[in-house]
Amino acid sequence: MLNRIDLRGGERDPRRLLPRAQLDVSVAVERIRPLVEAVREHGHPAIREASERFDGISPEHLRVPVDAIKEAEGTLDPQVRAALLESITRARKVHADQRRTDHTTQVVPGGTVTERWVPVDRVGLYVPGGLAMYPSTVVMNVVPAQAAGVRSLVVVSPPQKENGGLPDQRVLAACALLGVDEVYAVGGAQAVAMLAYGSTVDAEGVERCDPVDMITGPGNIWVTAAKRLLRGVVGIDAEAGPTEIAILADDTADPAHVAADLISQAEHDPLAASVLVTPSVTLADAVERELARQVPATRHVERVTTALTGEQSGIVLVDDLEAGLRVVDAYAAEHLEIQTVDAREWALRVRNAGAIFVGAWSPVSLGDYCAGSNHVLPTGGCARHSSGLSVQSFLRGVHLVEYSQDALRDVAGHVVTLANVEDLPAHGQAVSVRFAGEGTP
Ligand code: HSO
Ligand code: ZN
Repeated sequence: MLNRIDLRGGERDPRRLLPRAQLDVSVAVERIRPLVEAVREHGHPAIREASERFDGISPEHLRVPVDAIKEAEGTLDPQVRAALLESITRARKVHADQRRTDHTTQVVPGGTVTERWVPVDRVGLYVPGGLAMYPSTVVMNVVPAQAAGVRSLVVVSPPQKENGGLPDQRVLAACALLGVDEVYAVGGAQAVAMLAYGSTVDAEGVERCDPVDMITGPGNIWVTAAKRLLRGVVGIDAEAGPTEIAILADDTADPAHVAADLISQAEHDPLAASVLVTPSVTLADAVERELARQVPATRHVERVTTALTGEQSGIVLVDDLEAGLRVVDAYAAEHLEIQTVDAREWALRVRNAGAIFVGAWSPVSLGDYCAGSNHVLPTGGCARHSSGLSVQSFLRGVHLVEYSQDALRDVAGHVVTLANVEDLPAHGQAVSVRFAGEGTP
């Protein structure tokens, strides 16, 4: 079922062997530009018009009444509620430990630099409402923002006809469980524009949405395009591409588990990538047999089959685990499972991966929901330079520079020299003027 790439006895660049799906967002950017402009100029009326056009519904109130959010929590199946609460508790534990403390460095006597960590003030979270409707993603975005100390958090999600124009009930319930009470039934590019520019123009002047400083959360191509267009007006998280799982495994791995894990992420998207890297032909064959057995029985068989048979998925055969390590490092998967002997040792040597799942009992699905780790991770090879969502994503480091007169005097000559080298003498003058009576430093 999976295409097989044999790298034994010589190395080729695995980045080219496993092509990644490229989404052409630039065309979409041009398509949504007029809508974004309209929302900027006209606010609510433009948002309503777009909702009617794209979602086929324009809810009476764009802002979801706080009572409706509370009610959604009440309608939640007790089992789902318990699972969401567990997910929240575990995520909060991990993210609380990510908080940074301010640090003062004494550079010289009388000269210090303090790094203060200041949370972003107001954050907007986009929660999709179509095929991909994930209350777990609400958890994974809100928990780090709250742990960072973000003062104001607003959720936007498309209105659902089946829910009387409100966003999905489970999304609302997740908001209630997390203590988020500012929610708008707005989706698509118009939601991103509303968050970026704010929207103050509704008939009664009561449904005002203040602009945010940063927008996070996944979305379809129109949402991604709007985020790309508005980057700079607001802060934007990384663009999320189709999900990826790579598994580095040897003979000790259970082929049924490996196959199940490959299927689990293929379930997200026909463009999802599932990649097994192994030195064991025996394991590769056994995983293939397991896939043949498990795929027909899975719920989203068509989507999974398309993803697994796509050119982005495959089994990569390598000479040994050392070579396997080089392959997974070059690939830089969003999720990497290590199912080998001494899994932890191998995991600690990995350089490039969004998150690493170590050993037989830490599947990616655990991390998607209930490990405590974050499931918003870099895709498309971005794990080479970026990390997943964390408390850090919502913090800004601000330097406080404090020098005494003596400390400034001591270094003044160097500042003047560097200013002159850059032909910016006024920079030097701003220092030397302070010591004018003392002769040229
Ligand atoms: N695996 C997805 C996250 C997710 N899975 C949400 C289930 N629900 C990207 O990390
Ligand atoms: Zn998932």
